[in-house]
Amino acid sequence: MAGSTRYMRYILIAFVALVVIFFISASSSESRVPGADRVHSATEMLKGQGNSLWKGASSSSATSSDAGTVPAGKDSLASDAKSSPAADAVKPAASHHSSASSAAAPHASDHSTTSPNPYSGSLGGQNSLTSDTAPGPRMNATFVTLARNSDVWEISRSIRQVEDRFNHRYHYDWVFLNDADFDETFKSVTGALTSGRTRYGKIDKEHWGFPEFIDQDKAAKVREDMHERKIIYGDSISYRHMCRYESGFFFRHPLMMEYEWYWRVEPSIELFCDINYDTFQFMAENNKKYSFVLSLYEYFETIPTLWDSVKGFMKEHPEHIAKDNSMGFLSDDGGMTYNHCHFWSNFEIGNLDWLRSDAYIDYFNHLDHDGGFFYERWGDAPVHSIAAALLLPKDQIHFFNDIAYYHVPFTHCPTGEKTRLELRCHCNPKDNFDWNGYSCTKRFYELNKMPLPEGYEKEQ
Ligand SMILES: Nc1nc2c(ncn2[C@@H]2O[C@H](COP(=O)(O)OP(=O)(O)OP(=O)(O)O)[C@@H](O)[C@H]2O)c(=O)[nH]1
Ligand SMILES: *[C@@H]1O[C@H](CO)[C@@H](O)[C@H](O)[C@H]1NC(C)=O
Ligand SMILES: [Mg+2]
Repeated sequence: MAGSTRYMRYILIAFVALVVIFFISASSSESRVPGADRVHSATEMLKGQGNSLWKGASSSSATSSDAGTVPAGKDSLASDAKSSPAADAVKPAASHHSSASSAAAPHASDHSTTSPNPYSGSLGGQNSLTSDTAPGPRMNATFVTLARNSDVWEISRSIRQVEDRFNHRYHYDWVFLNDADFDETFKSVTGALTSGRTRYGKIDKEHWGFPEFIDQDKAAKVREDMHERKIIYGDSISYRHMCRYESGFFFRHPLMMEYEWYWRVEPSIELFCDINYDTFQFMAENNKKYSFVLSLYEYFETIPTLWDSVKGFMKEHPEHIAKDNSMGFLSDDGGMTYNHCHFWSNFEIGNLDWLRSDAYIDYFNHLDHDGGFFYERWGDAPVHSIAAALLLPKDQIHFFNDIAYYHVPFTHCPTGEKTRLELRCHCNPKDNFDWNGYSCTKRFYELNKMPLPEGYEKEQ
């Protein structure tokens, strides 16, 4: 009796142990599925749209990075350049071909017993890479990414997608900016992934910090208050420096002074379609200065007095306001109030000389001195968007329907099946945000009298 009870107990314990092991392995393999957690958080954030977190004046909105501008002295700009030749050129322009082909053909030199693949020899690999490169001259352009060392793996995902969908044919430079020194891991990993030259810059303290006209106590109280009201990034100092830097300084970094065009890339983005033409050249040839893929309503709590500041600027500098501007995109009452529409600035292809123009610098300085980057939490998305809408004629702003893009929690998937198939897109058209009530893109179409793309009704 005692023997069989013990026997039963052993079986029971063994069974329980097996069940426990099964659940542990099942849950850990699930959490290893790449992207699974991202999908969850995106879904949650989309759901969150409906509740108070994202409620704006007329609807919900999402955050984005943004910032403001302060004119910076020439010398502080110069001291920003932290581009030692060694760090600048991690990879000479041609070397990636040879390293790629040697990595792809490890069997070429040894006598393996398996039959060789005639298409993957080192010469073949090199040729196919070379012929993949788009012919013709390149624009004076670069990718630009603001990032911390800890962002290395998330920015790597973005780089991989940009390279696969576009840059493997163009090899444009990539400038990385950081308020701290980039470490060796960051430089070697990003350098290995890019097909163009990589350059790493450190941001000058004067461009990343509190300007002297900001009352620190007042700013601290605001952060406390926003923290209590659970406003996203409301208590963050670094987020505010980031927004102000993106609004007013990135285009004046000494490394960026060497270029005319930029394409901003953030960590963890996705590109879903091939981009088979030079987008920078497109901008230049069509006289575009600013572009977007997603637009939406800003979270009101972060910008209560932004529009007052903009109105102050318009009064002070009427000469900077473009005649055929896009005020209709920003305001439903001729400029009295702001409807919170903005272009989402985590994606931007734009002209750096425009951002460096007197008009933009006067605009940034005016906003910066009103203090809202610190006394509120102004984002660079509304700051850039309002500038583009007011300082540029409306035909200089471009909507890239064909660039399919994701940044948590929103997706732009091109409207029109023909486009999606031609460009080998892998986004689900159901995820497209454009014709959702929280998007401002329809408003952009109407303002510019553009015919809505075929099939848009099905996505509403
Ligand atoms: N060097 C540096 N980069 C930063 C800092 N904070 C943010 N960034 C970068 O600035 C950009 C915008 O920051 P995000 O945290 O993505 O802001 P967001 O897009 O509004 O919010 P998320 O939904 O979290 O992506 C990203 O490229 C970040 O890597 C910082 O303190 N230092
Ligand atoms: C690229 O643009 C920058 C900024 O406009 C300019 O200073 C620089 O000379 C240009 N480089 C070339 C090669 O044209
Ligand atoms: Mg981001």
